Amino acid sequence: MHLAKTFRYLFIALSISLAATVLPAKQLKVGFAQTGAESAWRTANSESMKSEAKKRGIDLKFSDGQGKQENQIRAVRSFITQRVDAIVIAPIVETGWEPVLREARRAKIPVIITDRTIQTTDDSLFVCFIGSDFLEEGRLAAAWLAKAVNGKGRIVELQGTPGSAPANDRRKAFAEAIATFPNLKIIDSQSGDFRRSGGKEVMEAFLKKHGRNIDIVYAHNDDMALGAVQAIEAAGLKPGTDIKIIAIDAIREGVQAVADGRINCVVECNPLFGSKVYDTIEAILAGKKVPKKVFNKDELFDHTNAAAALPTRQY
Ligand code: GYE
Repeated sequence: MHLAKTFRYLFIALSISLAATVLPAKQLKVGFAQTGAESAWRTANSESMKSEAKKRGIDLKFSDGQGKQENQIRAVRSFITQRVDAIVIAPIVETGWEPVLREARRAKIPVIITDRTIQTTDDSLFVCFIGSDFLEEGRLAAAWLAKAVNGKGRIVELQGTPGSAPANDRRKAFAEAIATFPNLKIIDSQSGDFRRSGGKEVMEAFLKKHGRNIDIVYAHNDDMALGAVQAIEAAGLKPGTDIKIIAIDAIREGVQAVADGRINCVVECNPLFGSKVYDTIEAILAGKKVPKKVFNKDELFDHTNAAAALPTRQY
């Protein structure tokens, strides 16, 4: 009787220690408030966040904001209610984030801002930013263009989503750099909302309004540039030749268009930073200090290197 009891306790103790060694560590729960699905860049970014989460066994709560900040804010609130370990936001616009960020802070949930920056008077409301330097992209685009057209030409601009960091910064940095060339002028500028259909519609309107007085299109992303290509071809003109086109993102289709000569230059903006985001979250949760801002390394493609880059293009 006594021996049986001892064995029983021994068995229970063994089972408990066995369970402790084979049970996996607590699964990380991450909430991601994505902007929407406006462009091929965005699709690649969502895919990178999802596939990398899957690889690491992270439980990713993915929310598609469908282009509306209020949907993103609602998503963040639901992540707080679900008590996720970390919240990632790709903010559709720059302003209006403070109240919900304060709610996350009260719940002691770290927030990582990715892709697009925000404007706030209190930088401590988020742990860090991971994305591209949109001002640098605008500067790179302007410098390439000024050289390619010898500092001369009439530019129409296709802007991204109004109020978004990439639209604001790409517009500002490009305009500032262009201003140093007296014969390079932006004659019109309108938003195509980072969408292909938007780029096509706005370009059609520009062509109607300005006729043959357009020499250059500066598009804040490849999708709008590809929409503009359609509008230019429909007007009986040759994109890349009659009208020069420069854009930002370097999605595979954009680089292909450069190789084909329909677009002249694309500045890269890399959307594949899922692994960097989760590395950062893991570091934060382990109590490590992380840099406040991490910019992705981006390059530029024109007729000299586009074709060679195509086979290894990942998005
Ligand atoms: O350039 C555009 C997308 O925020 C960097 O958003 C991103 C931009 C990207 O819709 O294609």
